Amino acid sequence: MTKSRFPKEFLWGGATAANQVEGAFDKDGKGLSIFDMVTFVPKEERGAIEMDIKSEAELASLLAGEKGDNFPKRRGVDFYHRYKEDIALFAEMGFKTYRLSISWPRIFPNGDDAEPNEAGLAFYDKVFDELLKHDIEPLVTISHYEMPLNLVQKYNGWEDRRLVDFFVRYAETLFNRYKDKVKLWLTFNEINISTLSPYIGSGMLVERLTNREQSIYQALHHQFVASALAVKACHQVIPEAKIGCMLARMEVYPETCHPDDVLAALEEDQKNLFFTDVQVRGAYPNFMLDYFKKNNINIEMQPGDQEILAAHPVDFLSFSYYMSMVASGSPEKKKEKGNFFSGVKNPYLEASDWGWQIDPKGLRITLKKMYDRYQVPLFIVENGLGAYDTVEEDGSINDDYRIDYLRAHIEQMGHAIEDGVDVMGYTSWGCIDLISASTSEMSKRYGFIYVDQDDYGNGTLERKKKKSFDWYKKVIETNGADLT
Ligand code: BGP
Repeated sequence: MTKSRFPKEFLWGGATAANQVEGAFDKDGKGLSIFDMVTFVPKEERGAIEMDIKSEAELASLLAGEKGDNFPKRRGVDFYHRYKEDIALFAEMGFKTYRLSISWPRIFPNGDDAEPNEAGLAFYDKVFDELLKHDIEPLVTISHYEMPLNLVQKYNGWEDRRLVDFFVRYAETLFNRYKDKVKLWLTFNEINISTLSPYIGSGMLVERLTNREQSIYQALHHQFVASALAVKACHQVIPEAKIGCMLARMEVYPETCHPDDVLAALEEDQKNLFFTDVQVRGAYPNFMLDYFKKNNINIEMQPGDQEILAAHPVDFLSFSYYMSMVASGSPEKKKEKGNFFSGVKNPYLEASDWGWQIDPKGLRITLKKMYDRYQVPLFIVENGLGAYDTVEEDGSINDDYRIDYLRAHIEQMGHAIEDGVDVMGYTSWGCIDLISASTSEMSKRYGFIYVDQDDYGNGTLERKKKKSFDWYKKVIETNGADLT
């Protein structure tokens, strides 16, 4: 065992989102969320992004039950009733932190309600108390793909400026209620997803949009302003708290050293870093203003918006990292599929069963690059391997492939820390098996803890420790020194 490369206060843990674990979608006054409307589609019938609901007609037919009743995110894995048992297992692994999200429609069932739903607030009080009892620090995402459906129907989501006020009211409600319990916050999960999935990222039905790109960037502007105002409110209400942004990070490599490929990779990368440029540096970068100009995109800003962005940058930058991408200067190159992103195949990397190109060193590269660019603490709040697991006859689950994936990534994160990057913590994605965000499968598993449930909701929901459970426990115990 070598000496630990990780700082003493390093925050090891795991991450989930309310819509993927809680279930109880209609309990205790909760309203419907955008993800409650996404049905399960078997792999063979699946297209590129299944979760994008595009039109009012599609939404109406889902609401009328015409597309069946298999809505996996409505059932999650019943964390709503089993949080004590689950948190006890996290504590047994030694978690220092647990990243979870609050379901917006549990607190404001319609999103535009004047008063919050007390039963929803009380639920998270219980969850936070349980975490604190086990010395686990909550890291809370305010919005993780869980917008109240009513905001889609009535306002077309973030296209409407009024969403800023609704979101800020929601965030302020959380800060005031949980100020003594939660000191680590994130505003929007993977804010860049809106460019690929306007429904999930911004609550917009694309068929209502007259100019798709214009509306996406306008909605994003509203989200940036709302996020900055949430940062402001958080600092006012909980001065000792830290609040960050969250990016689905895509490290992009050029396909060759041909300058056309290098330029293509740089421009892809800029598209990804645009979001953190606004949220960390507090201003729109020139390359994006130029892009808007060339593409006839006019962002409507209210007086004072730019000042708000500049005055309230985030305290830290968090991101998800699953894979890297390759960009080519020749547009006709075939693209590989990721969950939301696609690019050219990298011949040096292997891919998961879902085609995500596995690249641990890319994590080190991305940590170094982002720290150079922003010089703020970084937090890896999602990383992990979605895989099929098998329960052996003796009940064991030998997920060595998952251990290998995590070990290699943690190793590279350690090197980045040695290289001088300030990393606050690491929460592996889906620490307990949950419903997949992009495919709504249960069988795409990430957890250290197995949950007995299939894609159709059959199963006992019993929790079982996988082989990776004890492995991660040892990693945390030794503060990352022992990864064997
Ligand atoms: C991110 C989301 C998560 C999560 C993860 C894995 O994009 O923030 O919610 O689910 O990806 O993706 P998937 O569930 O599609 O495998």
